[in-house]
Amino acid sequence: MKIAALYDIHGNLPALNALMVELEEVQPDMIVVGGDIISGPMPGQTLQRLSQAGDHIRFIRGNADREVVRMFDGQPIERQYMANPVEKDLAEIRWVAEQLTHSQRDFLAALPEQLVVNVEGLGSVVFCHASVRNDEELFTSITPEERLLVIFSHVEQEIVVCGHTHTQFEQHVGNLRILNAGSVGMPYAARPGAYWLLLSSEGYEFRYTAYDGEAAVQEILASGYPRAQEFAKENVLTMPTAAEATEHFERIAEKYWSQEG
Ligand SMILES: [Mn+2]
Repeated sequence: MKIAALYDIHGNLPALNALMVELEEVQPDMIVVGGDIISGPMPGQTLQRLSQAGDHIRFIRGNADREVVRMFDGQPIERQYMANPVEKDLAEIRWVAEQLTHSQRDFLAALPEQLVVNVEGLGSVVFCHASVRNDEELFTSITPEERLLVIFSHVEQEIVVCGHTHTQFEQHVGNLRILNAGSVGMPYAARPGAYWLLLSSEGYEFRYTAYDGEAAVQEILASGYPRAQEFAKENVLTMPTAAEATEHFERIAEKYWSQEG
C-alpha cells in the first residue's frame, strides 16, 4: 500500500499540477491532502484539480482553511500561536474566501481534522495538520523532547504525519515517529519545488517534485491574488531555508510555552 501525503498546497496550482503528473507514475493507493489547501493564488482551481484526482483521495482541514471558512461566514478570526491577522492579512483571507463557491465552502467546513489509516507493514498512522492537539500548534525539528512528550502523550498510533511549518523533518519521541511532510506550494527548503511524503509498507520517503518556476510565476501574477508578487518571489522562485523557518517557528513556540507556564 502506498500513500502520498500532500500538505500545505496553499493554492499553488502549478506546483500541484506537476506533482499530480508525478503521481501518475507513483500510483499511490491513497492521496491524503493535509490541510492549508487553498490559501494562496489559485484557491478554486486547486480544489477543482483535487476533485479530479479520483475517489482514493482524502482530505483533512488546516488552520488556513478554517480561517477562510470563518471569513466566508463573516465570523471573526483569532489565532492562538501566530499573531492575530492585521488588515493586510484579512484582505488576503477575504480574497481567498471570495474565490470559493458555496459548495466549496461547505466542503472545507465539513472536513475532519484528523485521519487514521493502517498501513500494513508500517503501522497505524494519524494524519493531522499541525499537531494532534489542534490545527495551529507549533513544533519543529529542534523542539525539545520534554515538550514533544506533552504534545504527543495521548497518541495511540505508531506514526504521526503533520505539516503546517512547511519543512520536511523527522522526530522521534519514545516509540512514536513524527513525520513532517513538508509543503507542496509554500516550502521552506534549499531549492524550489513541491515537497511531499510517500508512505508505503516498506517505509517512508521524503519526496520532492521540481516544476517550472518561471511559468508558475506567470500564472500566479495573473491570478489577482493580493500577495501574488510576494508569493512568486518568496515562495516560488526563492524561499527561506528550512533552518531559517525552523528558528522562526521555534521562537514563536518558545514564547507561547513560556507564557503558558
Ligand atoms: Mn500552511
